[in-house]
Amino acid sequence: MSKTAIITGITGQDGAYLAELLLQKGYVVYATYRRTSSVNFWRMEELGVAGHPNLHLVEFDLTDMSSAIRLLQNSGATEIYNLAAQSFVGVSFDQPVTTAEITGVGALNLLEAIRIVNPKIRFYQASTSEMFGMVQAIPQTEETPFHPRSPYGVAKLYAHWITVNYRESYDIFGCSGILFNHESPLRGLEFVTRKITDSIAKIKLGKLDVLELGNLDAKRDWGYAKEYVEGMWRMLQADKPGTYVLATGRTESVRDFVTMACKAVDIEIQWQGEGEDEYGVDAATGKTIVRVNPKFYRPAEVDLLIGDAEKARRELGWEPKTSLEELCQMMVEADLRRNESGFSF
Ligand code: NDP
Ligand code: GDR
Repeated sequence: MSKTAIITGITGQDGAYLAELLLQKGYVVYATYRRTSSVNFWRMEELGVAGHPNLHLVEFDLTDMSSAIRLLQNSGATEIYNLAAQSFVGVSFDQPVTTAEITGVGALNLLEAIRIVNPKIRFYQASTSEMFGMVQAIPQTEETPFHPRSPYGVAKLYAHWITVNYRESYDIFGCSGILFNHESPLRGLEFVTRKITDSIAKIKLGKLDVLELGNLDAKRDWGYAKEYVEGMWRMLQADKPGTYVLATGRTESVRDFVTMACKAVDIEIQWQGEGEDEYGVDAATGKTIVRVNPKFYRPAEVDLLIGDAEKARRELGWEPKTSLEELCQMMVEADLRRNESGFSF
């Protein structure tokens, strides 16, 4: 008999890839989206899963525990993947309370619903490398102490610990995946990699003059989202619940990623100046194509993330395969296509 799973956050990047994976595996998927004035299913449409007969779309808000209880009762799901969140770190400084309610307490609503409806349901919590925050040790592992640097990171830390707590208190199969940044052509435009690939595509096509960015020195461990959702699934198939880091083990700066994206469209970028006055010039034309705008700086920054996914490799057989160059190329090509067709999300 086919398994049934709930995915919260289907309109997001990971939700779309996970739905694709679970449907391919024969699951019946109950996928949740928020009521909005205009629907936002472009990612599912791009992956071709939107009208799948085993995909049931359910209106749901993570802050409403009563709807979480009904969702569990009505679906009969045995696995829940909690991907819904206010997931943008920058916005969490402006909307800290909403972020805490959705990203933090939202996970508790689902765990309580599990406790009430069926404690045998397996639960995946989308935890994050942002919980490590200020650098304590590198590379970061499941044992590295946490020191979050944003309201988002703090909210995610609550959701992480409440998952561990429900595992220890009520024997709930709760897994926490500490995922490092993962990107794809389906990444939201506000996140730095996609902002870069979309803007460089536009610059290449003559549709944009200059890309403005914040901190170019921030270093991230960027992987390919499609591979990371496979890791989520593997966590819920394991014999026992646990906490796992998923990462590539390689870190690069935002500046490096810009250089890589430029290379993908045959632009050689030369960096000049420092700090707020730094800018990037197209070596062929002498035009400034990238500059720093301090409005994109954050009140507190996470300077360096690099993860060690050895536990996931050993216990789950999970390994990242796509290099950052391949990922960047894939994203730039998708954005070139979208911008050429005049349809960029
Ligand atoms: P996205 O921002 O692309 O997607 C977030 C999803 O959450 C969207 O579907 C959004 O819906 C939904 N959502 C937001 N608020 C609510 C709410 N109140 N009730 C129900 N749904 C809500 O995130 P990603 O797909 O990139 O990430 C998935 C999860 O993994 C997130 O929890 C994120 O914090 C976490 N994570 C992501 C990493 C990454 O690098 N991508 C790394 C580590 C963790 P809507 O479209 O309506 O806004
Ligand atoms: P992050 O991703 O904060 O790591 O959170 P983001 O892409 O937003 O920022 C990465 C780094 O780039 C710097 N940066 C900029 N960021 C954005 N968005 N826009 C800019 O113009 C810009 N210029 C420089 C940032 O300061 C930062 O250092 C993502 C989200 O997906 C979280 O939900 C997830 O938990 C973590 O990754 C792991």
